[in-house]
Amino acid sequence: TRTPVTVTVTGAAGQIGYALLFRIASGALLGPDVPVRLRLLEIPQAVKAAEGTAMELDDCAFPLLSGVDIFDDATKAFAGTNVALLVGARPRTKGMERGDLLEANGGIFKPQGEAINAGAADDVKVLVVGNPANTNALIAQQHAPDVPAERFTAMTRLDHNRAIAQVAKKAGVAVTDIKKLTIWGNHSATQYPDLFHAEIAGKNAAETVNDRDWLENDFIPTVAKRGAAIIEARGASSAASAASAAIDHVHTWVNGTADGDWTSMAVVSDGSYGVPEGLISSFPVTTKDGKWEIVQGLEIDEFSRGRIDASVAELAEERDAVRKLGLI
Ligand code: NAX
Repeated sequence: TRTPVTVTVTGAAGQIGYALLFRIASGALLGPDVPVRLRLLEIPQAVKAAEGTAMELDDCAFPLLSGVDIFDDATKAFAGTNVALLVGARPRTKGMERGDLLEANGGIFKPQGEAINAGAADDVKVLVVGNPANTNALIAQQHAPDVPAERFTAMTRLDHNRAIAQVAKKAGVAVTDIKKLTIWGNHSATQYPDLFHAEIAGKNAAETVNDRDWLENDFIPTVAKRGAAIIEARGASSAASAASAAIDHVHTWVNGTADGDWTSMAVVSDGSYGVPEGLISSFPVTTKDGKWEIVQGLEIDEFSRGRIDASVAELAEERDAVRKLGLI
C-alpha cells in the first residue's frame, strides 16, 4: 500500500471545511487509491468544533483515511504537509475598511507562509481559498522563500465552474461540452470570465452563443456576483460549491488537464499577457505531472484587454496596500 499523503486544512471547523474534509477523506481529492492523513488547523476557540468534525470523520470509517490530527499552531499543522488548503481567513465585517481586512489577513497568512517554509514537504502544493484569496496567497508565498513560487496558488475554480454552468444553460448543452473557459485576474467582482477563447461542443463559444448583450450584461455580472447571489438566497456564503471547486483545483493540478482543454488557476505571473510579474492572477493553465503552465499565444481583443487590465490593476493595488502595511 502507498504511504499516505498529508493534507493540511486550515479553517477546518468552518462551513467550507465541513464540506471539504469528508470529500478529501473519501478519496475525491487525490484519487481512489491514495490514502490521506489529515491535519486540521484552527484558532483555539474553534478547536473543539474541529474535534467534533474529526469524530464524524472517524464515524465514516473511510478506508483511505489514515488519521486526523488537530492543531492550533501553524508550525505543527504544516509539518510534513504535501497539500495545504488555506481556507480559514478573517471575513470582512461591518465597518471594516479594505486596509483593515488586508491587515487582519496578513496576520494569518504571513505566519502560515513561514510555517510552510519551515516544515512542509519538499513537494508541497498550496491552494489559498480564504479571501482576499489572490493577495493572501501572495503574502504566504512571499514568506516562504525556500518553496518554489509556483507551488502557491489561489482559487478561481469556483468562478470557472460557475461560468461553465451558466454557458451550458444558455446554450442548452451539457457542462462537459464546455471547454477552454478562462477566468482572468482577481477572485473578486472585477474578475473576467472569458468566452472568446472558450468552446461549446468544439466551436467558438462567443460565436455559438451569438448574443453580445447577454455576454456583457448577463453572463459576466452573473458569474462575478454569484457569491453575493448565493448569500442572498441561502443566508450563508457558498460552502459546498467552494469545497467542490477546491477539490477540482487540486485534483486537476495533480492529475493533469485533458487534451484539448485547460482550467483556471490563480498562479504567480511570469509577465504573460501583460500581467506584472509576481502578481498571483488567474490565467488559463494546463497541468501535467503535478506542474502547471500558462496557456500561451491567445489573441486578446480590445474588450478582453480592458477587462483583464481592470482586474489586474486591482491586484496591483492590493499588492501595493499590503506592501505599505509591511506585510510583504
Ligand atoms: P467560516 O467563517 O465558516 O470558516 C472559517 C474558519 O476559519 C473558522 O472556523 C475560523 O475559526 C477559521 N480561522 C480563522 N482564522 C484562522 C487561522 N488563523 N487559522 C486557522 N483557522 C482560522 O468561513 P467559510 O464559509 O468556510 O469560508 C472560508 C473562506 O473562504 C472565507 O475567507 C471566504 O471568503 C472564502 N471563500 C472563497 C471562495 C473562493 O472562490 N476563493 C469562495 C467561497 C468563500 O467565500
